[in-house]
Amino acid sequence: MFEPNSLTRIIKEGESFFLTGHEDPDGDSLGAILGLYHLLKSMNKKVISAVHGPISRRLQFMDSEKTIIDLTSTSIPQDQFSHAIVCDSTSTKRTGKAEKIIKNADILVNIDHHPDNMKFGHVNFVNPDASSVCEMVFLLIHEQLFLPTKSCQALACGLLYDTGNLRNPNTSEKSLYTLALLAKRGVNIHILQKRLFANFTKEDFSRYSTGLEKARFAAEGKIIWTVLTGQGTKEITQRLIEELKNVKGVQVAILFVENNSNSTKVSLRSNSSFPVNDFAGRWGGGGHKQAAGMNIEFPWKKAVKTIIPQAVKELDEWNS
Ligand SMILES: [Mn+2]
Repeated sequence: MFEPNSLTRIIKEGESFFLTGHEDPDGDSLGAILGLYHLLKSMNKKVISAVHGPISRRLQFMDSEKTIIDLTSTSIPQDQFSHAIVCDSTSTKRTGKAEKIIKNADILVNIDHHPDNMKFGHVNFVNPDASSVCEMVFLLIHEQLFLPTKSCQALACGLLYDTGNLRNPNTSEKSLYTLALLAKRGVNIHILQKRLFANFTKEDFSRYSTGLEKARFAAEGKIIWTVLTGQGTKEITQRLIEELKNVKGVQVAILFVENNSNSTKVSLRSNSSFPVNDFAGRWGGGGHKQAAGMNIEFPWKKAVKTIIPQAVKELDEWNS
């Protein structure tokens, strides 16, 4: 029905757009949504963007105009859309309350880089080799469409976010090329890096230090893990787990974050060939080979007691 590279055509021909991403949006899904939002606005299209869950404090600067609706605190738009575009989500279920709206659109477009993407769209752009959905969006349209500065800034933020400030192994020649072209279009990369990665409050810093202090090793130093409990943990999880992962000899870093007394979020990072997305998949989660996660309905202590021995066992088997 569509040519392989038809995102440009979809954007040109569509009349009304609904944009969303996965629940509890991260920098990449927000960047892609905002990149497309400002482009569509500049083309005088009807466009609404909405996500399930509030935008974390450290990422709020990306949507300083507050164009993105939080579906958990606002009523769901009843409009009919010619197109719904879903960014960075493996399934429609992962879009939370947006699922109803996207299923109602005439054409559902899926743009993602997760290897376990369900190809749920009428049109699917899925590239597990891409660093980020932001990189994909830019490379799919930049030659044909004029991207306004706000779009370029948002896409650069998402790319920087998903590559962990260009430090993760998903940082490819294409990522650097994309970023170079965005810089050429006037994006100040350094300012975005500062906003994304040098943004700790004193409270964040003390929670972060506690997370470091509580870190423990397993599997002779090949696994490192720690726990965060209480409020305000969302802002520091990415930086904490990246820091743990970078300890010499570590192959897998695991961060347990208490959701509530009966539920724990488990984030995983791999510093080796061990695929943490397969591990997370067996617990109902998913993600990328190098970065994945899941929620388990255990108190955090039980989660640690269950997950760590299992990870030690699977990593030993993988290494042997
Ligand atoms: Mn992503």
